[in-house]
Amino acid sequence: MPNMTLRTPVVWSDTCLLHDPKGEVWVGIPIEGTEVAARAEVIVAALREAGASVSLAVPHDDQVLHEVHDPELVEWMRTCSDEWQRGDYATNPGQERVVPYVFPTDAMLDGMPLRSPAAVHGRAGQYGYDTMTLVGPGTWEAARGAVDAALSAVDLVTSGGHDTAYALCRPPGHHATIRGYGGSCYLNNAAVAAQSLRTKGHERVAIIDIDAHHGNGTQGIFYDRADVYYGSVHVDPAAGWFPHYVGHADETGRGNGVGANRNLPMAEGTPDDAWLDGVASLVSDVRSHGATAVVVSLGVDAAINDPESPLQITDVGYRTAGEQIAALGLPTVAVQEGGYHLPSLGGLVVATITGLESRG
Ligand code: SP5
Ligand code: ZN
Repeated sequence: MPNMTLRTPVVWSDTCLLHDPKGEVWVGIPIEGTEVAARAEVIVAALREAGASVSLAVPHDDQVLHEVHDPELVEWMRTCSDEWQRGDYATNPGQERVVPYVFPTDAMLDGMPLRSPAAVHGRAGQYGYDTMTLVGPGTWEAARGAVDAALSAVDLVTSGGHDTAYALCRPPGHHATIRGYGGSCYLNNAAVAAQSLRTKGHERVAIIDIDAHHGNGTQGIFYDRADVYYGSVHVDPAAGWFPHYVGHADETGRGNGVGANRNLPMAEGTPDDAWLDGVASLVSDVRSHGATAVVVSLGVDAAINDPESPLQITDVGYRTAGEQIAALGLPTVAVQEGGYHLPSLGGLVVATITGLESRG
């Protein structure tokens, strides 16, 4: 489509390129990771090609970040790589990245109190909940830059005169929990965006998560709250997919949050029509919830060619999802989550944003 120019502002932090996890450890085997810096490069290139205006994130303080994460997790993220480097694990046994190996689960503790280990290789399992999500030099700068991008995108829709803004966040965020990190996520950019919208006067906010995976971190952060709705379409964790333990249809919220959480797990191989029916249900929930602003956890890994999920969504599907969300007519902040097929990543993001612009 010539002459189509995206009007949605794009905000990112170029520090996102500094995060290089150098692969991941999966079932004990070091494998090449798919959450690579080139993801952000191909997305920003496609957005520029589509005529979008791209700006750098404005630094924000830690206030909102500390409202969604335990400050202890934030401090761990800021310091653990340096502590690991000082420990000389790079020489012995030859691991440059922070990788946990022991986890204080209920199975281990049998109800004993959690005590924070002295050794950094022990403490890693207190915060990191999987072995795939490695921390190295540059991880903190990238993750914190992604938070600034999300906060800057919120500023653009609350006081910048835009109805929609897109934050090109890398690393992604929706698997980061109140006090833990995993699933290639370190800090929860979408949760920070939603909380920032709350502090800027939106009394009810909705998060629609269309990443292929369930956003267990975002769900957990808002599970007890009525003011922030979380709805997700994702590949069914019960069919064997990450995050395995969370993301089932019967998780509907707790306490004040009962009814403000909705999970729509999809079978492997789900095509556009059933997935879009799911997105339409979430959109309908958002109307009933009374939200006045929306955050989209925009993962494009549900796409047909993506190596990390078995869903079969096309670029037309993603554009239509954007149109369905745009029909709400609410201020909208889209935050990048997953998406790993480098040749199609840019087109999928452009398609979704094109849909989000369809409000006219
Ligand atoms: C943000 C996001 O999309 N995170 C997704 C994390 C899911 N990672 C699960 C990885 C499972 C193993 N992947 C290796 C594939 C080998 N065929
Ligand atoms: Zn994903």
